[in-house]
Amino acid sequence: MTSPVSYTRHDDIAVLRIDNPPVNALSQAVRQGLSDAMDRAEGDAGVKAVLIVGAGRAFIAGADIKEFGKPLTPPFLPDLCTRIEASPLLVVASMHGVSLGGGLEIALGCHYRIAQPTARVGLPEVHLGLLPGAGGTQRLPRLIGAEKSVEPITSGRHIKADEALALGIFDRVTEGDTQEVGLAYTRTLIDDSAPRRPVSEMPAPDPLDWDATYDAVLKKGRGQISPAIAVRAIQAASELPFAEGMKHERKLFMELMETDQRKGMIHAFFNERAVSNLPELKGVEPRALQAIGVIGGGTMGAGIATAALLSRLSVVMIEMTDDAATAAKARIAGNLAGALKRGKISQDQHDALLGKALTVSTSYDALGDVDLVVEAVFEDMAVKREVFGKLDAACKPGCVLATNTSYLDVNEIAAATSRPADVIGLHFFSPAHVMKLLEVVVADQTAPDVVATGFALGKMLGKISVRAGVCDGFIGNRILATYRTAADHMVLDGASPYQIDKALTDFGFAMGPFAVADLAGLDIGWMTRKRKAPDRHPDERVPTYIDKLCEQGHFGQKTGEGYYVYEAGKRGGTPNPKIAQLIEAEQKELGITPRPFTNEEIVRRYMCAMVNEGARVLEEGIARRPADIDMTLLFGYGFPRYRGGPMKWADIEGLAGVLADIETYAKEDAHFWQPAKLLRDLVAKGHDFETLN
Ligand code: ZOZ
Ligand code: NAD
Repeated sequence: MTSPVSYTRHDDIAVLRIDNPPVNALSQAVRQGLSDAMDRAEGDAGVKAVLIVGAGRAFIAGADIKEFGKPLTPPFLPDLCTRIEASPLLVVASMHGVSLGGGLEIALGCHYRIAQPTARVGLPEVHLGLLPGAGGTQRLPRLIGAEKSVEPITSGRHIKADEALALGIFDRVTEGDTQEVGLAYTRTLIDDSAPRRPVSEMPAPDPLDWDATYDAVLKKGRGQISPAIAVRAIQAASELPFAEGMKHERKLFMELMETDQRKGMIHAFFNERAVSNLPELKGVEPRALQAIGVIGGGTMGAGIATAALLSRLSVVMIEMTDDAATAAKARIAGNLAGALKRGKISQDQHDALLGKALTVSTSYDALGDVDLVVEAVFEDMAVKREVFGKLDAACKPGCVLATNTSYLDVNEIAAATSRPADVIGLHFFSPAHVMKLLEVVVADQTAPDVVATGFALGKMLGKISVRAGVCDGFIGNRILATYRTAADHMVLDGASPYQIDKALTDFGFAMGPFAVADLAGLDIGWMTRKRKAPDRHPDERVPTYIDKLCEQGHFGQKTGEGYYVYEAGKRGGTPNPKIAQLIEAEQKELGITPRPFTNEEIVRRYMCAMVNEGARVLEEGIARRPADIDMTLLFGYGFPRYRGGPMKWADIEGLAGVLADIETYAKEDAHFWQPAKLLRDLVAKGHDFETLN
């Protein structure tokens, strides 16, 4: 087998070229190839310097994800970096595209670094629940200082070339062919008799207030530990000789390898890529997408239009009246102004998106050329059916007709058209130009290439797309309704909404369920409870105290009062004293003696409800794989990434224990806590959810 690392002589410079498509990941063969080529250069008479370059689109994208989970094989990356650095020859890296993780660590093992203006570097290991384990935490602080290393290492973010140059990671940025500019730079270094410059021999970085830095990073990570542990590794760079620091980095790395958080993060890393790969779509071509229509320019429609415009699709927005159209355009303009402010688009791009790329109209005739339409009108079946009838008449053959409905039956909506095969659900999350999740809801008659087009749109918009089947709430909102109910029951039984919110944010959720309800608007739940009341099972426990607040016109943040009271200009709210009184009155009425809950019990019940409903969603085929549920909760509902998702959480906790707890809870409320059959079957077989992925 030929090596993915080639060796060529250019006078007194040896060029080591890594060619391991698609992104030059550091597979065993690449590590071996680099090691062998270094040996060869050192034994090659007349060679004074080594230049390392990458073929294709990147220098090195890091460790090979295909080798994750397999036993480590030599040459080990930390040894390779040290071996490169220790060479008596001058070693230079010429970088382009990304140099991530082990890719940057190899470059830090070189004596000099030159890069393209479009190059990006980063140490994303914390996103895998790890820390840079091949000297990154020891060399980067020696090169650029401890203080400047903390943020890049603990955030794992990509650093652009100009910033990397300013930080001192790159010595030079020059545009041109990577090998040519690398050779020219190496030649200059040789001619100037530039010394070898091993980063490991640079002085140890100045210390920081390590405990304060650790605490600040831990707090920012909402319970994620790898960034905080990375701070301790950087501390070692400042306090220990290099070789000792490397040992300490390795020890911390190995400790992180053993954590549940590492398992959760790797699960998320793989599955955020895997969810969009549907086996049944292999070879199915999506339909062309250039222009899309959006019906309804309220909260969601404006967000969807913004996302499409930012992805360079042209948009035709349809509203009911001229006034509503003007308001819709203003919402989109507000979103785009935000993108301009954050530097995501230039002023010229902003003007073009609001100008040529966007058409706002009250006539469905304007939709004649669009390739796909997303309907985002009021959540009302009669209105939706009327809109789909009009779309059927106005849109060209082959145009994909999508609904953004949250709960309604997509089959019934499709039946309002003469082309149900072209109809699909595309369920976005608010704010639609920010939230990463897209549920692609496949109805009974949806054609495969329409499904493929839904996923293609998701990719264009930078979303994580998950396939869902038709049911009340699809994957996400259906599971949400269940775990919200578990929280409501705990409130009736004695836990306060504030204790529940706190227990769940401590668990790692971005927000607790009651703060979320205030943000979404309490009127939504109020209306849903009214809608569902006639068909309600007599054993179903539904709190009514919050309806009393709604009856007084308090709907959460938008009215300034809900579970929390919101003062103008202040972030977040304070507990609303009325809530405790309303709950107490309801408990009296129902004859409930409130009991204390520990935070552990709150989390356990909440999670068991989520997992049990998840199992039902799988059982019914609404979600195809447990990982689809995990990614839905991660990207749409603020579930902590480092726990991997609810189904992964259940696997880590042990399914037998989860089932046993559900059975215990069922003794108090057999209606709500019916264990899912799938969960019972998995436990009986000794399997876990991972076996279904
Ligand atoms: O793909 C983007 C990216 O960010 N990739 C991941 C980079 C990364 O995180 N690398 C690992 C860093 S950690 C490390 O190096 C050291 C370490 O200590 C790890 C220890 C592991 C121990 C684990 C124990 C359990 C990237 C920016 C590179 C490109 O993005 P694009 O959007 O342009 O393209 P994609 O994402 O569609 O990817 C294109 C093709 O490249 C494949 N690929 C990406 N990263 C890879 C990789 N293949 C192998 N290894 C990687 N690291 C990707 O699968 C896709 O392939 P195709 O076949 O689907 O086209
Ligand atoms: P909204 O009330 O903010 O906006 C609806 C818009 O549709 C209004 O601007 C209205 O003028 C317009 N409209 C109504 N009938 C129309 C018609 N026949 N033709 C053209 N325009 C019409 O509602 P929203 O929050 O944006 O929700 C829209 C849809 O998205 C609903 O189905 C909802 O369930 C769903 N959804 C909402 C959220 C959310 O968080 N708000 C999240 C996901 C999905």
